[in-house]
Amino acid sequence: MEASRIALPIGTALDRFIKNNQDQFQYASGELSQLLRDIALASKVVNREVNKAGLIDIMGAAGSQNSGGEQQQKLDVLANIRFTRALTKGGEACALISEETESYLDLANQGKYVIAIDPLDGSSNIDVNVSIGTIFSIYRRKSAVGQPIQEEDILQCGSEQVAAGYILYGSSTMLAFTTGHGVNGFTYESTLGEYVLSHPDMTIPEDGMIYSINEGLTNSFSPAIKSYLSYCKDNNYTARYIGSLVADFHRNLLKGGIYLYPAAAKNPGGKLRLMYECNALAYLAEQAGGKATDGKNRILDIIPKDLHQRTPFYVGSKNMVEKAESFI
Ligand code: AFP
Repeated sequence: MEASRIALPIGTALDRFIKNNQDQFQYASGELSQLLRDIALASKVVNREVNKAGLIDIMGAAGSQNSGGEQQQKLDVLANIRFTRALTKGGEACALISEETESYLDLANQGKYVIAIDPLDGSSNIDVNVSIGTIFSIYRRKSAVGQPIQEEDILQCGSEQVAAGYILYGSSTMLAFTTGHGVNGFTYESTLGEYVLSHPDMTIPEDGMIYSINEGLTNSFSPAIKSYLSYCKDNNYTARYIGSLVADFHRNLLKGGIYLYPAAAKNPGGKLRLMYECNALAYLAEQAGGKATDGKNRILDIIPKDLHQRTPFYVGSKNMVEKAESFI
């Protein structure tokens, strides 16, 4: 019996993939590779906690608020601690922007990279065991290494990302990321403790039949958005909305679709955060052949003015985003 049928290959492990593709990384000197490994390691710990959520006292509110005044869940706080610790210990990151902290963290080291992260997105779904995620963006610092962090290091356009990705804690746990050379997805093999390449060169179909929006907010949407939603229904689109951006984005990436969170009376500037929710997914969408805008402008061209600024968000299949834009 030939070897392959006895010992089925497990596929390419994340470390091996990073090593094999390091020459593609900008400034390929190993630091970015290590940073991706640090993020992957922290996500494995968070994954372990998320999976035990029903068994240990990790559910429910933490009794504190995040930068947006939203109630923090215990797992939000835990995930923020885990990623902050891994990135601080790793030493490659010099500053950290997080949804869970008001101002950025200057790690005062020789690191060359600035990280923007939503440690646990979709936290209102934690207690009901629905998929949640982590979203991260990686930038190169602009000021000299070792100097105090400057505003120019922090408020960078999405187009300056050197890498971005998400971790989806769902029926299986997946890490998908780009370094500007396409999008690759890795599934977590918990018995090996390894992320294994399962979705090489992910691309999003140019068209799809799925639209993802919180229609409960319809009354507060503009007439243009209401017309677009009628267009979706008249064309027999399917409505799918998990309420976890990473999970909705991931499904649409695989099947084709559009996720939109427009400006609404409740959130005139949109709800989602530019720096640690939208920029990363916009970079991935474009790298997979899709599109991401605020209804008019390319998300990656938006010049951030504030760490926690919000933006309307339209992301997904290229033709579907353009169709939505044509209504606005
Ligand atoms: P939480 O992290 O507060 O649950 O917000 C999740 C989120 O940022 C994104 O993951 C969802 O798509 C969106 O907000 C859900 O918002 P609505 O509850 O207003 O639909």
